[in-house]
Amino acid sequence: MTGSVLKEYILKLVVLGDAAVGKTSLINQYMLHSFKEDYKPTLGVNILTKVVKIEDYNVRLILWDLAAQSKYELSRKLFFQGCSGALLVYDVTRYTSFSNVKEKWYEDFIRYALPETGGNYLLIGNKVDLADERTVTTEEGEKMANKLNVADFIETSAKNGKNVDSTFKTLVLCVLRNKGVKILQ
Ligand code: G3D
Ligand code: MG
Repeated sequence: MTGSVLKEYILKLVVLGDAAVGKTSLINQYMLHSFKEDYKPTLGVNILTKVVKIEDYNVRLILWDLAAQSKYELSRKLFFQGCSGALLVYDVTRYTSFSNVKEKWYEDFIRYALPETGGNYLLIGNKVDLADERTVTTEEGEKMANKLNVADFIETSAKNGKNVDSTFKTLVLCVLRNKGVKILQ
């Protein structure tokens, strides 16, 4: 009777951050292992799904990729409704995108999603492949991570794939553990 049935979870995850920090690129890299050079601002919200197997569980991820700000303002509640976890993303080469994590995205997240989502959010510094253009240091990222009480802080490159898989995996494990799911890894 036991051992043959895989348990299933469905997790809605949202990716937040200023325009052009690399939200869509991170999702594409994770979902499709591809990086598109041509930049098309996402319209509205894109929803992508992927099933991952974690130990004895099938986990269907539903990733909400945010786009145009105006639409977001209108549909913020819907955007966060039923959300299990979030990535708060900034671009390490653009300091304003870093400041806005706290001033804007984190504030919204706390207000609209925290009651449902608990502490399942990570701080992500993207575009670390652009080392010469960096304006936000790792130390500053770590400080912000402590201030915002994030579950983890990870620096990524959606371009070369650095830490992208582990970012999503960390978030999924964090969500599952906080749901009381027993995970060995
Ligand atoms: P968004 O979804 O947050 O708005 P996008 O951001 O994923 O559309 O990316 C915005 C721009 O940043 C794109 O460049 C994209 O190629 C680039 N980008 C995203 N992630 C990385 C990264 O890790 N490294 C580098 N070097 N570039 C990245 P364009 O030139 O098309 O505007
Ligand atoms: Mg986008």
